[in-house]
Amino acid sequence: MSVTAGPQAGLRDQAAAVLRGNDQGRWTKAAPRLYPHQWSWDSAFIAIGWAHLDVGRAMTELEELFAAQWATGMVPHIVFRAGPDQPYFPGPEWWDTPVSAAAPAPPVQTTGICQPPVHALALQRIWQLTPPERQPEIRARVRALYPRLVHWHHYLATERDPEASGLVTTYHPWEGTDNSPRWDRALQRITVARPGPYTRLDTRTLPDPTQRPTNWDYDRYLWLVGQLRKYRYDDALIHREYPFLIKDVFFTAVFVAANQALLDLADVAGASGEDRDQLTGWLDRGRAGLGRRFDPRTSLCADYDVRTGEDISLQTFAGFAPLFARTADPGQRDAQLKRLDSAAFCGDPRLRWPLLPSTSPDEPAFQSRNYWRGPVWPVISWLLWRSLGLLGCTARAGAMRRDSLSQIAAGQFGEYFEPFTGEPLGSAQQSWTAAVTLDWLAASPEGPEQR
Ligand code: 2M8
Repeated sequence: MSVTAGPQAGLRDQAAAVLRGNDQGRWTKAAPRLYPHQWSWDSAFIAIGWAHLDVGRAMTELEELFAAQWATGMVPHIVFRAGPDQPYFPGPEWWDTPVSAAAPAPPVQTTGICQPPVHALALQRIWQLTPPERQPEIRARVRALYPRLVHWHHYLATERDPEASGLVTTYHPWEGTDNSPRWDRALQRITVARPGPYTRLDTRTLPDPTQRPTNWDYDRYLWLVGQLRKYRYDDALIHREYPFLIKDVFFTAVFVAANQALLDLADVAGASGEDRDQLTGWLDRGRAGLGRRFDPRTSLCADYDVRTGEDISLQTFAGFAPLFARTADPGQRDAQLKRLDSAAFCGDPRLRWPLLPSTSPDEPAFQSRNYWRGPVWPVISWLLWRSLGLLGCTARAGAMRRDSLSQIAAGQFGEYFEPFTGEPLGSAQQSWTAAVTLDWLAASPEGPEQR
């Protein structure tokens, strides 16, 4: 049921114009200037946006991304596609991925890490939105792409979880939530040799230093890239030698949701019994792994530093991993719902809208304008909205959708938002913000579609 009358029709047109403005034909820039290439999880959200305008174009977005998939199954975090007139730092020369035999052959250029696997959610949404007359064509394309998604999930379930713990290991802050305080301790214990002379371009495009990671962070990000390169992006070597290995509960929760989405699509895709069994196994193992990371004292899930054996117990959005993963445990679900609306999160009376901040204002590391250290991110709100709706928390999901649309309507499709003032920050015209806007506008006030 679409809700696009009046001012919302205007917002829909504006969101569509953002996607069209960033469209490069077969892929979409994550943002006009700050992020000129194809990013992995951005592309997945972007495909959801395109599905409201043209399901064929939505499929192309994913197909183009998966054309750069590594032989291991990894979907790289950036596919470098923009020309030299649109510089981005660090570019392909820093990554030097041809050191790995698993990297795609030139001229395809990518990074050597990955991002949360939202792609299955996108494929499912595209199929849900496919009108009957296009189903034969889109079904054939879903069938062709599906094995690549299973391969991607296989990579995450094996190379990124050699312990079979159900929890995905991340290698780098750039695997999703860059300067989240979740990584601070692990970064602090790394003694970096200087990564070499470099010039940041992000702070030229966005000169306000309160909105971006510091140079201290960048020194460590780049040094870690050097280490990954040294280990030739070989997962076994990385697990043996490399210093930054984190069991990431948020990444894991997205993986759980993505395995469910592939199972939901199994009949459409003609999936084999073996694929279905594997997906079910990864789903169950992920949920169980998250269940073990839940701390009943805080009602939050904690990440885990593999190298030191320490829990990372901070109050951030990631602590709600059981909700993002649609936990089957009613005790954990209820405790998390209560915590979500507590004064440390959405119940903080100072918030402009009761939307989940990336870091709780109660955390000492909280910074209201700084990227993943405090601001509200619409894509995170979308993932939570989707889970809450599917969990049957329709009133809570409906309020989140309404508040998110108000936030975005006031804010030029910002990349992230100051939680107290609602000021849009980062890049304007951010593609994934426009994409989730299109999906929210088309959704019923009660929540997302079940299938
Ligand atoms: C941000 O990350 C990039 C590096 O990948 C950057 O700071 O230059 C993150 O928010 C990341 O999650 C996102 O995919 C990317 C593009 O929107 O920007």
